[in-house]
Amino acid sequence: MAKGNNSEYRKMVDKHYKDLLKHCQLHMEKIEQELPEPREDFHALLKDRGISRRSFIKWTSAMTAALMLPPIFKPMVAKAAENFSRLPVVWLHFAECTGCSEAFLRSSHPNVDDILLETISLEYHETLMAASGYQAEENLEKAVKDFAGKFICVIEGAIPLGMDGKYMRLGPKGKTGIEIGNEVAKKAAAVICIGSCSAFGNIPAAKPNPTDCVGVKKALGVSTVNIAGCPPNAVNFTGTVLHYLMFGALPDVDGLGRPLWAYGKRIHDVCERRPHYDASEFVEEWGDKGALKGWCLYKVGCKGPYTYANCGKVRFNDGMSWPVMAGHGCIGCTEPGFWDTMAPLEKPLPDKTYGGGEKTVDNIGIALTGIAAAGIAAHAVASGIRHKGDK
Ligand code: FSX
Ligand code: SF4
Ligand code: F3S
Repeated sequence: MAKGNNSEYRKMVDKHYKDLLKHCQLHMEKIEQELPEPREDFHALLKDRGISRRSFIKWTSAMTAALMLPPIFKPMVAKAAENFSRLPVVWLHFAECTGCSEAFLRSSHPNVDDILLETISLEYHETLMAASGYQAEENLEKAVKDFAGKFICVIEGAIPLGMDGKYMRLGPKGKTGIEIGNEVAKKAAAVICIGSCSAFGNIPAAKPNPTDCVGVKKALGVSTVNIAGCPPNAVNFTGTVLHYLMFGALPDVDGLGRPLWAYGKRIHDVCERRPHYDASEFVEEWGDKGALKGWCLYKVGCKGPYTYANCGKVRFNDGMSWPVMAGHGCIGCTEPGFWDTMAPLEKPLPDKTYGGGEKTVDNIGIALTGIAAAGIAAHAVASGIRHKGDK
């Protein structure tokens, strides 16, 4: 339908979202019956951590908008947050630095997302659980059996394929990463890759990659939703899980498996320093006049033009800052192979990379990832699933 006919278009959009809301309500009722009782009283926990009702309502508005849903979904986002601790999660670690878990756990002033992560029903998490050895292995086997087809498998880290996977042996039985990945991921309701290592291989797979590390999708042949970043933003994980709780489906993704609601836009297109780029005002070297004035970091290596992520919008450390705001520039950590393809990190890429330098910078992000995601519905899931739960 042509957008020109405004009232007809408006009606169509309203109906679409009303149908989606109905699907969401039915789905949430269903999971409340099917999944275990919440392990935590979420509102008591918020109170305990000093988060007021007002701050929670503010958070639901921000999260609803971030998920690209209209305000009528705010009560559903709040309900999904209350149900967050019902969802069983098995969290595996392969070849990585554990920076992803660290980033999620280190919060000086916990916000709602941090508290959600605190409540998550972790049936198994090697870094956090007290159990070890055979007891840990038993916990894993029990969780996979008890919650088969219902749990979310979260994976941090790449999987080494070299020497039949023998570069990585885990647990008392000395299983390889591939063996454990196959046993667990194939029984999960969905697999979420946390960080660029599990998503694409990343640093463990950087040249010369002696252990032949690859991302989870390639190693196990399962479809994954990739929360890219090294480390990624916790909000992109909590939002993705909330979407799953609300609709019974993971959000729509780009060609690299990244949720469109979080990775659908290029850093360069929503950057606060962009007016300086357009005015050709560049930092030429660290600490110069341009650096003091907050000019564009392209000439000192910012890879924002090649990178898709919402860092500038959601920021890190309780929304305090993000790499470009801190004055370094983006190193492209949400893109596959960034350690090799974005080098040198503090210089612009050579003119020939991705078909052009500064003059064609507006086209290179598209050339790099093969997508032009802006404008694609981030929850087009609606059209595919909206009648599934309807009576
Ligand atoms: Fe990789 Fe995460 Fe970078 Fe580190 O687990 S995405 S190296 S922050 O820790 O996997
Ligand atoms: Fe921002 Fe980097 Fe683009 Fe400059 S090059 S506008 S600092 S994203
Ligand atoms: Fe990574 Fe660039 Fe964001 S370096 S954290 S994608 S600003």
